[in-house]
Amino acid sequence: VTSSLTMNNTTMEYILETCLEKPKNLIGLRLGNYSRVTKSELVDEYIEMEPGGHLRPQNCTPGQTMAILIPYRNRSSHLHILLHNLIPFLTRQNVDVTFFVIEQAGNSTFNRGALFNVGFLEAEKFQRFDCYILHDVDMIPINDHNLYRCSENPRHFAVAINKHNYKLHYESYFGGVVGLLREQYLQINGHSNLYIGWGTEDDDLLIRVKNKNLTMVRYNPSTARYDMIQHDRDVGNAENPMRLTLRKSAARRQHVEGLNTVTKYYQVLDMKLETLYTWITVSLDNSG
Ligand code: UDH
Repeated sequence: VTSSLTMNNTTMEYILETCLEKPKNLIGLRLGNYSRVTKSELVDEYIEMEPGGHLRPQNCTPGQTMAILIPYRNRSSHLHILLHNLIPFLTRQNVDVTFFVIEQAGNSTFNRGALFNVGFLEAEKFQRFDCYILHDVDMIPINDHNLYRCSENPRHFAVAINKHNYKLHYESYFGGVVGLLREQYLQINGHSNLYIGWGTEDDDLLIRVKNKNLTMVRYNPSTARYDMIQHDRDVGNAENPMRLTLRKSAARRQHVEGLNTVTKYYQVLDMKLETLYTWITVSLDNSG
């Protein structure tokens, strides 16, 4: 154990050392666990989880605090499978992480970009996290050398997905799982809120990154490997017919709309600090 002990007259206090950037107990490529699992089984299994979905190493202090934001509606089986994989994965990686599920209420068309912005602003009310990982519910990382960290450049994690034969979907793909330092997400003004329905909000995000002279980085495809849980297109998330038109104005809109305007689109209906996650239910008014 890499901790040192300090004692004063009345208390015994452990001062934990900084965690290794690359822990020694990583195992590399391993099949994901896709067995059906319930919320209560997960709660029983992961007794180390602290209220609100906080997980942290016991023997060292990580260099960063992290929030994982998961945009969500009606995918409970995927969410449970994701947590069943992510909790042991992030434990091995020595991460201090809090899980946030941002659920879009009702039947309005799904708006993934706006939900990430909401998640960021609501998470910040608890703590200024150093690192934000924006994570689709169906993306299972299968190699723990794919270190969940934020660095001086925004990172695209979901490089090699089974759905695309473990090859990069396309050169400028920036979807699935990405990670940005808090300052970077602020600097790019978050996501656009205007992509209503499926598609291209992730391309818009990369335009925002590049427009701020930030460089997107990736790990090697053999490391940054994911299995996507197979599913059909969701009801309420039809392909957005406006998406390619919107992309043309991405750079011009960057500071006009995004993280700085999302408050006019949403209302928090419910917030629960559960064992596995902080659950935030929001109504989104896509008309702004
Ligand atoms: N999401 C939900 N609920 C929804 C819609 C989206 O939770 O109703 C979230 C979830 O985190 C998901 C993410 O938004 O991982 C992205 O949505 P998606 O998984 O539908 O997007 P993807 O591009 O799939 O992965 C598109 C549908 C492909 C259907 C192909 C059928 N052969």
